[in-house]
Amino acid sequence: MLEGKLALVAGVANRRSIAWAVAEALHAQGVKLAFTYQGERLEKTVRELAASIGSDIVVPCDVRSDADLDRAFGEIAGGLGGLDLLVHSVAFAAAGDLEGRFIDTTRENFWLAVDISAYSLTAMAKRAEPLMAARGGGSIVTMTYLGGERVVPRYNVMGVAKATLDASMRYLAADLGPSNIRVNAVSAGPVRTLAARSIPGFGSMTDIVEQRAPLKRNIDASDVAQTAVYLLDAPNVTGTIAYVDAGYHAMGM
Ligand code: NAD
Ligand code: 0WE
Repeated sequence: MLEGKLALVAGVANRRSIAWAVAEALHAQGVKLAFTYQGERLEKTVRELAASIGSDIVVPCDVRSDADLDRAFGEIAGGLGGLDLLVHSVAFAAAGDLEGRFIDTTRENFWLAVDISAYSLTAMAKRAEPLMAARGGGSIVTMTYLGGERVVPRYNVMGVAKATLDASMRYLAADLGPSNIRVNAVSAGPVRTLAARSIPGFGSMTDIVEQRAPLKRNIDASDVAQTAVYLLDAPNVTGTIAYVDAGYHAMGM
């Protein structure tokens, strides 16, 4: 029962974002929502989307900045009147690193991908902890991908960042469990978000899923959202990854 819970969703860029699908699903459950977005360029879109589900708590937050995170969590705690749920749906690697060889990743771009795509979960969890603990507990969900566990050609440094994210999720689950805060991840198959569509060869990845996944089809953002909502609400489930990939991860060939 999520009715009346207070949620922060980080990672909405547009209506195709996985984060937006999760927000819509939470709204349908009677959850009150707040949003963070990156950069002025996204403000109008995110504000309009939020307004469409009756939310006006929309604050900028570049997850690379501790000052941004401090200010955003302050504004959100005030605006919502507390925090129960956190949806982390943020990732970035330099476009040039999602092609060619992983070995060519520079030191700077390696840390950029890990900073935005992995450390940000810990940075947000740290700020969410006191707010959630004050309400008797909470639940955090992040978005990961199989490329953090196995080699997916061209996922490259994002794979290393997702491996870091997955391990961070488990350590956070251990740290926050005593405060009755659960931390889990959804591992989604390829979804045609704007970010994904800009990746060369994305179409052939969805073809491969259709051929090889047990269910012989691709997934969409609303499938991911349904499992995210389940994890946000699932008593005694923490430190785990739920795969929403039509079973693709189970195959060895
Ligand atoms: P998206 O582009 O809609 O979402 C990514 C979000 O990250 C954007 O809202 C962007 O603004 C945000 N972001 C990037 N850098 C940031 C920064 N410095 N500070 C704050 N926010 C920043 O794409 P998406 O596909 O919805 O991705 C959401 C999550 O889902 C990511 O973690 C991604 O790795 C994961 N995921 C996506 C797929 C897929 O195929 N689309 C599959 C599995 C997992
Ligand atoms: O996590 C992702 C992609 C996240 C992402 C997307 C971009 C595109 C724009 C991170 N950084 C950037 N940087 C940009 O400049 N996915 C799980 C989707 C995805 O991306 C791939 C994949 C899959 C699947 C890249 C190569 C191979 C497979």
